[in-house]
Amino acid sequence: MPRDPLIGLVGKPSAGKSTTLNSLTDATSKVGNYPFTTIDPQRAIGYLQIACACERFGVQDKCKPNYGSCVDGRRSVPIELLDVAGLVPGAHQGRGLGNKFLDDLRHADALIHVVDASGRTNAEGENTRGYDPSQDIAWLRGEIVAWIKGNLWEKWGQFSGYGSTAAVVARTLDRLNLKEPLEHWTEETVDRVVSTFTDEKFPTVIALNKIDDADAYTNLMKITKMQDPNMVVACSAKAELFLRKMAKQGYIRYTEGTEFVDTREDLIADGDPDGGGLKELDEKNKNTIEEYRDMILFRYGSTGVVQVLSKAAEILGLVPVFPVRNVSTFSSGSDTKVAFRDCVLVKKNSTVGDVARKVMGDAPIAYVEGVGGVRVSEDAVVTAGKNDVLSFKIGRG
Ligand SMILES: Nc1nc2c(ncn2[C@@H]2O[C@H](COP(=O)(O)OP(=O)(O)OP(=O)(O)O)[C@@H](O)[C@H]2O)c(=O)[nH]1
Ligand SMILES: [Mg+2]
Repeated sequence: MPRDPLIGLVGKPSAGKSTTLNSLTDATSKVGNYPFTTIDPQRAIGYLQIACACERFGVQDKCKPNYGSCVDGRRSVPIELLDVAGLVPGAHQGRGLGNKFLDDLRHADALIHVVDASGRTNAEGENTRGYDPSQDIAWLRGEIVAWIKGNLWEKWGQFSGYGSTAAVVARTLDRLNLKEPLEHWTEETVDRVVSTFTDEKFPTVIALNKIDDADAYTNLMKITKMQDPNMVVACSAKAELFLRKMAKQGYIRYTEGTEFVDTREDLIADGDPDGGGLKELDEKNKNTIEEYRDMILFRYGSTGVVQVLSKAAEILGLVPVFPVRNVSTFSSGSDTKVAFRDCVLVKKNSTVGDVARKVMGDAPIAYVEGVGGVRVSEDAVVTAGKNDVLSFKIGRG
């Protein structure tokens, strides 16, 4: 059965992986300003923001997700994240927590490389100043490639050890357009195969973290010029974590993924004498919010963390699919006043049959209905806006 997508957080020690995980989830992965705070991998559920089908059919007011939420067609869908131990140069040979860390990543479908853009930690995650974080992007990828290659030599042909499918291997070879038969491959050919396989298996978003730090800006400019700008997102996990915490405790109003933060004072100034019922902030927290507004929200439009996750989903080509019982009311059961309870995320190129197996397991499917009651073939590919609202009819056809 197709697995749920899993997104792994990688990076050197102290880059902010656990802070990123915590800011995207309700997890409390241990955070510390010393290397190797995290040793055991932590899984947690984050929420990916997507455009919900309810908007397309004008039933926003009936949309009640079983998991996550939906506000005016912006839906938060659960997605699994994995926080692992930090990686240092030489990890594939066992340095730091090396191989163990890498093995934890096997089942990830995409990676978020959390980079400390402030330059205040070196390659080992130790405190310094003026370190060039663009180096981390190169060596970290090198470590992953070397790890895969090492395993490959050990168990030649066992690409499957990475939780990869025949399809990933086939796409890798396809992309390389290799004509040489396997027995003629040189080490150089193997390197090319492994490098391309790495890109297929672990598409990676670069999260340039700690943009709240004054030193980050120059590094950011430099890295954005060097990398595919479409793969880079600037963020501050610390700011996102702080804003979510303050909102939860009733001190501010904050819409995740946006630049909108309101304090009690702001709402009073806007004419609400009750200040939205928010609590009064102390001086220190008030200053922190002011600072984040200036340094991050005003400059970048958001803390960037929600966007990091969206970008990972985008490069993975995740498609939200809405299984319903009834393709006219979009309900899931007898209660026709509730629409689009369920949403599953599937990888690009998934077929209606793949979704059926994921949602229905082994139950025999007689036929599948799409919007308008039309029959949809199990071989049809699901994409956003097409074949993405489906009703699976059980029975032996
Ligand atoms: N200024 C700033 N500091 C941050 C940010 N994110 C994390 N930090 C700090 O960086 C330090 C390391 O954060 P962690 O989240 O523990 O880093 P990690 O990558 O999980 O580290 P290991 O588990 O040791 O590999 C902590 O002191 C955090 O508070 C950020 O956005 N801005
Ligand atoms: Mg950690």
